[in-house]
Amino acid sequence: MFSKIVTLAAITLFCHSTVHADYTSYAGYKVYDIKAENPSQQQLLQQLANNEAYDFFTLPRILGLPTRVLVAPADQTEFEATLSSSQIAYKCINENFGATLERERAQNNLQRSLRTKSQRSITFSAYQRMAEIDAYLDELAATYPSRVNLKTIGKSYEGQRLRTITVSNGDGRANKKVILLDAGIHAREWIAPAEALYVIHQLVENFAANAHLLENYDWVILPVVNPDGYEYTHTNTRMWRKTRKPVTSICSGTDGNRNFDFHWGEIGASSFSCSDTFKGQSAFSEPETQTLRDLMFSLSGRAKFYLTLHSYGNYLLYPWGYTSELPSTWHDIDDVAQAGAVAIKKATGTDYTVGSSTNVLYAAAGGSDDYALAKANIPISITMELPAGGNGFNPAPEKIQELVSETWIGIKAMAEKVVTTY
Ligand code: 0X9
Ligand code: ZN
Repeated sequence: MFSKIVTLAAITLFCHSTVHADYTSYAGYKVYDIKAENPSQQQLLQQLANNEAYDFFTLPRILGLPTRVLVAPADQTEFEATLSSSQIAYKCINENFGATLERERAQNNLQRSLRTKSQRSITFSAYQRMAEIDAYLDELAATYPSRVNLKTIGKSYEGQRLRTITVSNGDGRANKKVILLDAGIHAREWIAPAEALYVIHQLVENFAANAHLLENYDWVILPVVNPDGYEYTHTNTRMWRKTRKPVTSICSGTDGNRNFDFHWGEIGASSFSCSDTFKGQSAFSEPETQTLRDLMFSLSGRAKFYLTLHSYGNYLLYPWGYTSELPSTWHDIDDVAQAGAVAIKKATGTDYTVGSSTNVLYAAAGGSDDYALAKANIPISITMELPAGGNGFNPAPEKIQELVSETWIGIKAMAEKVVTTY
């Protein structure tokens, strides 16, 4: 968020919120929808994406899929002129992103305050803060001690606990095979941790309907890989993506999904510390990525399926992210991903694009999915990009319930494929 203008907040806030002097308002920021119609237009967009002033929410490789970009007021004239001069059609779909964010923030806080009053541990009508997520995990551990096990597996840069929840069927059998799921390596992708919580809710609180997924498998879930960034998006800069460890005197944060040590930094990752895709000062420079790496290795041989949740764009992606070549086992991974896409399509009509991340999205090395397959030997490794909001980035709070249940249909179908095949 290098170029983002930071202003004083003059916002009406609900009870849970705190006013921060450095709250990024996004007043007057515009969101554009763009469709490249030929390879040369696509190439120009790829070039524009290297400009830190433009925040590309998505930039798929496949022609015809929409690209969405956030642009600050000072950069809009030049941005529009550049597109026009290359005859690239664009549409401004949000004239004031700041106002949208404020509405969502107010709505979210209202929903959170209602939840507290109704004494429920968690609902899917609001995005949760870390304290609420932690309280939910604690509550499950206390209520279902035979099927839930919490572990602090590391600490974030700011000292927050990185906690996994292991869900089993309570039969006491040790060393079962494992499905490993994480979310929230990218701070701003709030729907991803919401989904991880929904998966936990289904496996634990709706156990009877999902017992077959826990017969021969345990699930190990890290719902928020990057809690520092996640909290920062709630308190300061809504569109923050990276971790929070300072890098230089002017910029902080590393893109966790460029920080894994497999073809690290070779492509689609920046060496500029202010970039949103900064690869880090070295591979595994971040405590959060070190912790996820160690978790993968601690499950070595047992973990058969690694699923990492992101947003947005309705994609089921698999390795490789560093090259357009495919792993020799890509058919096996594709089978699982297709099972997810087909199940969602059948249930709600929502389309997911399935393929290798380089071929359908873009090349980007240093991702956790490539590492899981190549180094941690987890045979099925998939990145799931959940759907976006209307004309912004995240779905509005009232859309969460619908989206998390739709996504669960896909995750369940993929898990069914895995537990019956491996
Ligand atoms: O760029 C990413 O890290 C992911 N997309 S996102 O919009 N959520 O940032 C896609 C990652 C795909 N996997 C690899 N490139 N390894
Ligand atoms: Zn992401």
